[in-house]
Amino acid sequence: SAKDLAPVEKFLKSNYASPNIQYEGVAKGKNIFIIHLESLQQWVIDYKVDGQEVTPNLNKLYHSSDTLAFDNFFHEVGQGKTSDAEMMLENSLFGLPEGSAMTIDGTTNTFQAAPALLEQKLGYSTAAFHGDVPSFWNRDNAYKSFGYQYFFSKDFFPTVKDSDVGYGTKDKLFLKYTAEYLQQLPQPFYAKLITVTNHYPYIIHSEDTDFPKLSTGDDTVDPYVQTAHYLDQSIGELLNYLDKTGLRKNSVLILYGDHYGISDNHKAAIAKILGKKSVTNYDLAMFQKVPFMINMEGLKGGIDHTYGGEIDVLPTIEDLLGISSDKYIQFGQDLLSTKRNQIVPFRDGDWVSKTYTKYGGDYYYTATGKQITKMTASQKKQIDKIQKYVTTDLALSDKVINGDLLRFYKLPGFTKVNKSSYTYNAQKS
Ligand code: GP9
Ligand code: MN
Repeated sequence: SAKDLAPVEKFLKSNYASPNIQYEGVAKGKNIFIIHLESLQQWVIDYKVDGQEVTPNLNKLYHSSDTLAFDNFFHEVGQGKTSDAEMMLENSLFGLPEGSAMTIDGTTNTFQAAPALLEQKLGYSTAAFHGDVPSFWNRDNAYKSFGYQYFFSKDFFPTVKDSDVGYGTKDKLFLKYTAEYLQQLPQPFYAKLITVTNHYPYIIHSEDTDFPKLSTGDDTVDPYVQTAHYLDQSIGELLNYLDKTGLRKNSVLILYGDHYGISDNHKAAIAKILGKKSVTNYDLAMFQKVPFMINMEGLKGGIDHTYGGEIDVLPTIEDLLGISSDKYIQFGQDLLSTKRNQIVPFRDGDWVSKTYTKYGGDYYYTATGKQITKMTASQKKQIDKIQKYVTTDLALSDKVINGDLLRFYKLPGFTKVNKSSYTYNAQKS
């Protein structure tokens, strides 16, 4: 009931991190690209195989003075994988402890999601693009609940010989088709581009790669860099297109890796990638880092070391757009705020913070990776406090989704999304 919102509002109010005046509103009026880099992990940035960069285009972006890049940014997904990442990015709500929130509650729940907020507050047009069938992860229904005006799925892209691999349209073709549709979208727009080729088991057509494999000896890990390289090339082509058409000038690009590509089951391969004999739970925790970058002409860039994750993205975007989010039911903290607690909850209740890390039940000093075997009383107190924040943050987010609590929440100046006003059917020619 509406009463259940009280503890949520109280918790969020006491953990609200106010915007950074240096960045507040700097992206106002710009087109926003949310560029979803499938399964891309942070370790690939600047990584070389046989002397060749895996992701030369992303590396260039990462080191550009117009890019704010985050090197302590973590994925926080559970079983809902991509859909959990989407749930966090669009709503600053966590996925559920089991299953996919977009599948379970995406059709029926009320949301106050990024597309609807940006349309209503700032007049943005909104579109999602993805090369898989529209029903995967229940996107065709969840996107209506989020308020997406358009959803261009596989049905909108020509299927010809070899146009698909794995889960859908190959990234290079997908981004080419997407760019053509984007041209017709009224500006400013909020567009989400979900790539797919760099997905387990990392299949790539031979004509699409001449990049060397890794040599860990683990067959499901070794081709990862080939599809990651292909993904990087597709982003390079998109950037060229945006530069050529002038779209780049009026746009802010937000790029993120949705989750790990190499799971904790591949410890020996991970050790080889990291150049170590074996891996600790600390190494595995740090292996959950994914790229997060904000690129915009004239942005005061650099590499930011704040500890954060996917739950923090939407409050960050709101800050950049000058939308005050202090009344929003959102569980992250603006990555640009100087008031952040720098606690990153993982979906299973483990966490990383600036001082300590908990992973697989083990505790470590985050800065050094040294394990904490005997806790002092004062350490225990600090760790308990972090754990309490993590547990509460996750539990209250779950309450909001499981109880569909946003249907009771009156957000000033916001009209409930009318799902039935959207249809996403392609007129196949
Ligand atoms: C499928 C794609 C993959 O459409 O988004 O989802 P994932 O398996 O990564 O959760
Ligand atoms: Mn994914």
